[in-house]
Amino acid sequence: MTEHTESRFFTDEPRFRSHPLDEAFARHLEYSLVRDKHTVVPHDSFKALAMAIRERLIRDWLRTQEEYRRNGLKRVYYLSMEFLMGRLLRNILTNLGSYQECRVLLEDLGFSLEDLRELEPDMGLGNGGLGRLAACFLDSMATLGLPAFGYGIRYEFGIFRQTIVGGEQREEADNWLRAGNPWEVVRPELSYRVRFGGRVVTEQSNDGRLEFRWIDTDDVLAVAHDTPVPGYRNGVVNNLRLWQAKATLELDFPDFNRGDYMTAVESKNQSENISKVLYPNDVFHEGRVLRLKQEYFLVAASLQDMLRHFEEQHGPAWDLLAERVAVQLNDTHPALAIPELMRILIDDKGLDWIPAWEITQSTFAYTNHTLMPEALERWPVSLLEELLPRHLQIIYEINQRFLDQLRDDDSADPGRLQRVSIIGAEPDRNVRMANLSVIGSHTVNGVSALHTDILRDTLLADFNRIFPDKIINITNGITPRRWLFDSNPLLAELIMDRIGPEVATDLTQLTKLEDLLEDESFKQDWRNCKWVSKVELARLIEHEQGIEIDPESLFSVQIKRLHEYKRQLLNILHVVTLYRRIKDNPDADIVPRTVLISGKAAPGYGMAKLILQLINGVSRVVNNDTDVDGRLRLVFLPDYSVSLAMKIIPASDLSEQISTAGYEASGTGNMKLALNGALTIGTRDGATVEMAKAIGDENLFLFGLAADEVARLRESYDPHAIYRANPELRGVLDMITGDVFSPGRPGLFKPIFDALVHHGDPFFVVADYDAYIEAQDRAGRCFQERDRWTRLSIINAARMGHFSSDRTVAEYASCVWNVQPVEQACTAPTPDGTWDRVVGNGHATV
Ligand code: 9L8
Repeated sequence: MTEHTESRFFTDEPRFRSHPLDEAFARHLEYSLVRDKHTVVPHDSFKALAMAIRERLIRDWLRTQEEYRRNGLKRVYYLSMEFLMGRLLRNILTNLGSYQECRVLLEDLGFSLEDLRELEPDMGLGNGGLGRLAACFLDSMATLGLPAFGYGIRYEFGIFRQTIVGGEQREEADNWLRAGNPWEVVRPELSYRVRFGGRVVTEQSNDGRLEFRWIDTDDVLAVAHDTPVPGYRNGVVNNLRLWQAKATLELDFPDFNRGDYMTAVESKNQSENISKVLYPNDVFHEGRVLRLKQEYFLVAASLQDMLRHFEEQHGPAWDLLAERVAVQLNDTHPALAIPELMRILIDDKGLDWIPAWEITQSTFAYTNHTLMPEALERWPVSLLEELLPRHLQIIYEINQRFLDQLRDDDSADPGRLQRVSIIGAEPDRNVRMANLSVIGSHTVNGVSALHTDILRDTLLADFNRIFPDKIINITNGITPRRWLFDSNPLLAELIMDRIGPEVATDLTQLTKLEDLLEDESFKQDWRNCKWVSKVELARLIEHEQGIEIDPESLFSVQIKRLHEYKRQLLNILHVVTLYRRIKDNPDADIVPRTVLISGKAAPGYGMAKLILQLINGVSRVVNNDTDVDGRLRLVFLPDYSVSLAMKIIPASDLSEQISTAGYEASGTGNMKLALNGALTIGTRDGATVEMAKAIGDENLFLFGLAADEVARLRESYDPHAIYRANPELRGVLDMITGDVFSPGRPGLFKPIFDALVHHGDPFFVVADYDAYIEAQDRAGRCFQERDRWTRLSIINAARMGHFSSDRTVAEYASCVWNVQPVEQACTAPTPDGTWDRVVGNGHATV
């Protein structure tokens, strides 16, 4: 029999002329989905369209992957527990250059592309910045033509859906796969066995070597589901591979044969639970067994997949591994990859410890995303012993050898060994995943300059002395395709019109906008874009919540997870301050404002949920007070998501980046808002510091304590004294404890007051209050000077070129991964005009 691969069926020429989109759409609606006019539901039309578009990607997808196999370039594997992709339709059409064509064709069939887009569920497989960064990187890696592969988990339930009932957050399951997923391809043939539990037996081999066998395990299968990731108009289609857990046997046969049918079915369910649900915590480590299982599941499946490919290409030449493969660990969540690779190399491939360790260390790199102690992963030794006994042995050995090396160097202080040990003692013996990650990687990076400095000086200070060049900075970025072209097509069009289409792959071109600061018609167009977006958002809010907002007012926007360090509370104190000013003097000449807040609170984070309740409490009172007369609105938009962000950001005037300095590792929303012409009011935190440097301090509204000042003040901080001395602040806080915003629920917000005034205000809300109010007043006055505001808006956007994730990824490629892009897999337009225009050569420069 002929091998499939040799069959004449597979040709290099397109076998089928790509069908025109409209025809493919109609065909899928009728023949794939089996619908007629009586049975069709709206979601079918989205699905049929997605299937038609996926069809167009497939040739390039296959060709790209084949090209990667053929050219043998070094590969990058991005391991992440989160990929916050959002909707794919618009982004894929943008990158293919087919959006307009598609819109027109559908219009002829009586469909609206804008309406169909709204039917796609978000791929909400992440919590916040860390997951969205992974998604931005995928777009940039494909656009740069890097042989890069994303590996994650196909959670059946992504981040929960948030509803607000009586001002409180309710969580609902996000059943995003309910109606099927037209983008993905299931690959049952790519299923790997992932082992848990069992025990380790040691045997002496014939040549005297100790051999370790991990036996009697409980096994689960990981099944590959692939999602295409097209680059921007370059013919490259990379792959995001998500693993789904499946029981190894349809039923557990011992139980089954004993006649215990129900137990057999239950154990199948249990193993499939591994990919059931995303843990809804942002910047918080919850040490659950299931989470540890998820982390190992991702790692074990992904490594088998990568090594299978490596062995196909290079056989057992393991010393070549680090030359051929770079693995990036998105925080410590996939850090078990380090002992897992050691286990495979030693136990399965027969390598000795020393070469195995050298290979492992030179393969991995680790990105640190936070310094918050509650987010640092620590797993009880007892748990690892139970779940991954062989890995625990390997971790011990890694630690032993590392500490032994240090003991030779007696110059260090006595506490150092304790601090750098992978094994911690508090509260019980635990494995510190950050230490494991630093020791097992060749490079560690922070995500902004400030964060990297603090990392070197505090959390990783000992390691920074031990490995002086290991810790580097790579400042985060965002993809301009999604965060400008897809979300704000009007502004994107205006920008491309004036400075050319190259900006899509070279965001530094934006500086050319500064030549247009005296161009009155350009400035008018710029204002118009903002105006149209604000009107659209106002309509949405009116439609969803029945709240009328004034598009002429200043839209200030804080959109991010609810967290005390992000200080949504400070924002609310400002709103209440304005409200009090109006109440004290109803005729006051105040700048009309609309304060928009959106974000989810982790279901178990009581204080964040209480702050969310306060936001809704204040919003109710302020929006319904006739004295306010429309001059102040506070709107909480429920169920924040990537797709909601894409609607809010273009409509924003002022971007609230007000975290306690030193706490936000980078932030990326700050970049998205500035790119869309919002001015920033912010602290000197995370990447906002670098934004201010690029934009010019005088062109945004910086305020408050700097990171080093926060650290110094902590010693002597007395928020109660400030409360006593500051009448405006006192008025505001007393209004909150006076139950003005919690009618019928006396004392509801007392814990917030207590945290600020009596429990030391750990996030310095009270300390920064005055400076914040002053900065808001400045911003308000500035907004009244229309021309000045427009110029600043343009300047802010124009100086955002550095914050493209194309630049970020190019830095990883050259400083961490040492990988090169492919030559264009395809530059020629296909006969049916798949590329509207081919822009850029896909090679970014650092
Ligand atoms: N808070 C940072 C943000 O400043 C940064 O822009 C973004 C991308 O670098 O990463 C955010 C971040 N997320 C997390 C995070 C930690 C976890 C987690 C789940 C379990 C345990 C820890 C999910 C997210 N850290 N930093």
